[in-house]
Amino acid sequence: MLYPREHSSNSRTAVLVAGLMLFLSASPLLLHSTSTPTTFLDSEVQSSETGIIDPWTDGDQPWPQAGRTPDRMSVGPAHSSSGGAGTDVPANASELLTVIEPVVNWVYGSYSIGTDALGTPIADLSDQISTESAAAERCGGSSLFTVLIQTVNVGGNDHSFLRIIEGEDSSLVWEVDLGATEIVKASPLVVDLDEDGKQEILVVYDAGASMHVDAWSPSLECSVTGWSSGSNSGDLLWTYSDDELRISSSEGPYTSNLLGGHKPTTQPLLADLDLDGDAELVIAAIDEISGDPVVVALPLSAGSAPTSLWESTLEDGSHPSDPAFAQMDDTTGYVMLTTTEASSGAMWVWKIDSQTGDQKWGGLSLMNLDGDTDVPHIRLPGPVITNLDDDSTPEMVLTIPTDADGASGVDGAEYRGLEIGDGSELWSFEAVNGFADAPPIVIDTDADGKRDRVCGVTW
Ligand SMILES: [Ca+2]
Ligand SMILES: [Ca+2]
Ligand SMILES: [Ca+2]
Ligand SMILES: [Ca+2]
Repeated sequence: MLYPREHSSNSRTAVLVAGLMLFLSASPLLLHSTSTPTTFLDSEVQSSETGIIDPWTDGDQPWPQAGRTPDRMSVGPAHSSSGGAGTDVPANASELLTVIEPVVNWVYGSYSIGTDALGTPIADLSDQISTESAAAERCGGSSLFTVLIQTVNVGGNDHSFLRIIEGEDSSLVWEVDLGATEIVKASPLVVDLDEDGKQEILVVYDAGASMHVDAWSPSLECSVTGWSSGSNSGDLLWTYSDDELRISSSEGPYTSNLLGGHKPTTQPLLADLDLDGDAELVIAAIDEISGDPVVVALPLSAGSAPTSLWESTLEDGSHPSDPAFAQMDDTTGYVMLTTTEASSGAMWVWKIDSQTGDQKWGGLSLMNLDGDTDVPHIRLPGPVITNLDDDSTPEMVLTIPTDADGASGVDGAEYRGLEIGDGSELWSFEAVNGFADAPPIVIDTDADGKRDRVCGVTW
């Protein structure tokens, strides 16, 4: 469901790209380093231990957002072929058992693409279920829940429904009608806004020529007769609206309904911009009048709709990427993202002070001169913040999605490792062919704290 519907009829072929990052052979000195390897996560822990408050990182949800954490690392739970709890209770497993022979456990409903969003959160909502003890196991028990957005025809108009599905037996647990919105491509976000243990859900979408952010606080009600899934409009905490912005662009090669109606859309970001222990929301949007990308930072509370902390207009490019967050030390963080110009394929990377919105680089040109004007497709993949070398500050992996010669094999998407400090390039490599709609996964195969493999998909 992460892929556009027209793929099955497209003649381009999916290409799995694995890039081997031969850091060690390129830098033999690293082999002789005697210092203890430090991962980015380690450095986060170290920096937080020296302060009074731990920065917010991911709310401890199983998959709280697209890309899961503010660095967009997409790290899954620990698993191996020897994992699992055996005959013990599943919660006592130290790591999960690798799924070697997957079978379909359940299918919810008949909506052909499952969910409109580009990410599918999994949430622990056990603290917000009202039930009676006799119905506890029927009513979620120890289940996790998934959050979907589905389009439903209501009185002749397409409406978007936000739905929570119970993960054990696929029951519809809770739903609300968001109204006649544009297709909601931004993944819902799961975050506890008021730190009461009950998770809230944020949804960012365009409707009626405005960008909206809804904050929902789902109360799940269940009895021996099952879930009461309807009548939840009272669970809306607030809506933030901006009639000058939109999160989806009407400009793109597949925006026509015949081609799936894919308006390039960014994924919202939860990150602790001021490193004070709670999450803020970052949205990479587009100014409706000027067409410039605009990054908006919103403080989050359960009480009332926010007023923006800062807005930063990016002067180069027509489309922004998903934003990511890089914490550099105890007091410094940056919102990192790229932009592309649809008329030329040119790209820039941006480094924005997370507390003030000040741009540190202007747009740093990535000198992408291949002239692919067919960009971006579904979304512009954003930076992945990770550790690539011996210093404890993070680096970033950027995706340049362009493939100027289409199905011909001379050009393909490009991936680059860059320092966040000064933007200098550590390495780059090109896919053998194909365009990139998704950022890569960056892997540390030998657990030395330096990420040594990049794995991505092009088509
Ligand atoms: Ca809450
Ligand atoms: Ca904060
Ligand atoms: Ca580093
Ligand atoms: Ca090509």
